[in-house]
Formats: sequence, structure tokens, C-alpha cells
Amino acid sequence: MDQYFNTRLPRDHVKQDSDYFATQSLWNLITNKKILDVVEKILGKEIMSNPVQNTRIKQPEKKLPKGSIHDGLSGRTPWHQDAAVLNTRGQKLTDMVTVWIPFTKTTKKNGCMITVKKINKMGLLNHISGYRGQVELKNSELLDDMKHIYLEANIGDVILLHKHSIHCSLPNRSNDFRISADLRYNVAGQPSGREPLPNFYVRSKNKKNIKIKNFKQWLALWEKAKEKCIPRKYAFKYPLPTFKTNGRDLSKLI
Ligand SMILES: O=C(O)CCC(=O)C(=O)O
Repeated sequence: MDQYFNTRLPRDHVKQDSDYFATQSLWNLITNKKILDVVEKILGKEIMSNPVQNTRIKQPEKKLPKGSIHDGLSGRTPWHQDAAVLNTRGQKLTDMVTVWIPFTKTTKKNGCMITVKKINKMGLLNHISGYRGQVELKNSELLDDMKHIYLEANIGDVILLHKHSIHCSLPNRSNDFRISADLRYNVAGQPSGREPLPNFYVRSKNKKNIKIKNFKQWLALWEKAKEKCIPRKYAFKYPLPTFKTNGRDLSKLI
């Protein structure tokens, strides 16, 4: 179910009938002028849609099977930096911004994201693989007791995350779904960090660069990507950022 509502192909076991959620309304959002105007202020005028995109339906935690409580999509998202879910080239070379969009009002109670003041300028830090393979900042328990900033949001708001912003999300302790999308964009010409998934110009000074112009063409890109992923049986893999020295451990930096 969660994969059915996810924008992108599943990470593993990509098959002919693998679900992903590419709809006209999502296409409209990805290419929305107001969103791109904001992204342009951060990334500049040459912008590509990045395929590390998710739509999340966070279910009330009390209704979740135990194994899903920390799984990121339907449950809590562990502390992480978004650059950590790119492949190694992407981790090194890609300037990416996340545009997080609530479809339901998002509060402390239903599992908003949180961050901590003054810890977002440390560059990429070491991550580990959580118990369900989710990407998790190493030593993240150190953040649990720090003073948190609650990124609560109303419908119509957007939250922008730098690729090195340290964040996680709280459990959904309400009785309703918490629904959101996190769209991502990168500076054109840089690796997407998830080849061969769709990475295409959405804004450029040279109009000829805008080759994907409508929902049908976008869908065709995903189908083409799927064909490439089926024989290798996965859509993406990313070695976790693990630097040789422990100087990149959160514990050495705070
Ligand atoms: O929506 C959430 O709960 C977490 C989102 C997130 O961590 C992200 O977009 O990187």
C-alpha cells in the first residue's frame, strides 16, 4: 500500500507490475511555477527534477504493524541528512534541495519533522543502516535530548531542506493519516544520485533543455526507467556515507 502511493519505483525487486504513484496532480506540483521560483533562488536558473521523491501516508502509529513503526514512509523517519540517500557520486557532487509539502496540517501530534538549531552546517556525516535498512545518522541518539525545533506546517506551506539538514519525523500519535510529498530538485548537469531514474530539466534559460513538457512524457520516463531496473532487480542502491576517519561522526562534532 505505501509503495502504491509512492512517487518512485520501489528500491528492490523491481518487476513489470511494480507500483509507483506518478499522477497528473504530482506532475503539476513538480512543475509548479511558484515552487520552481523558490527553488531557483537556492539552486540557480538551471534546475532538474530529482527522482528521490516520496509521497508519504503516515498512519496512526497505534494501527501500524510493529515492523513498520520506524520504516520512514508509513512510520517515523529516523534522523538523517537527505544527501545520504544518494549514491556516492551524488553524495559528493550534487546540490539538491528538498521541498516538503503537507497535504494535511502537520503537527507535533501527527508526526511533523523536527530538527535542532545550529547543527546544519557540518557537511555530510556518517550514517548507519537501521534495523529495516533505513538510512540513519550515526550516534543520532545524541540528538534525542537536545532542544528540538518542530517543523509544523499548514496546508499551503512548504518546508525547504538543504541536503545536509539534519532532521527526522515524530510518530503519528493522532487518529488520522498525515499525508505529504517531498519533492527534490538538483542543479542541472550534476548526477541525480539515483541513475537510471528520471532526472530532467524543469527550468532553464535555454528552452530547448525542457524536453519533458507534460505528464504523459513524465510517465513514459518512469516506464523506461522501470525497463532498465527490471533485469537488475533494483531501482537504486546507495552505499551509506561512511568516511574512513571518525571525524565525520556526529559524536565528534557536537
Ligand atoms: O515526511 C516525513 O516524515 C519525513 C520526510 C523526510 O525526512 C524527508 O523528506 O527527507
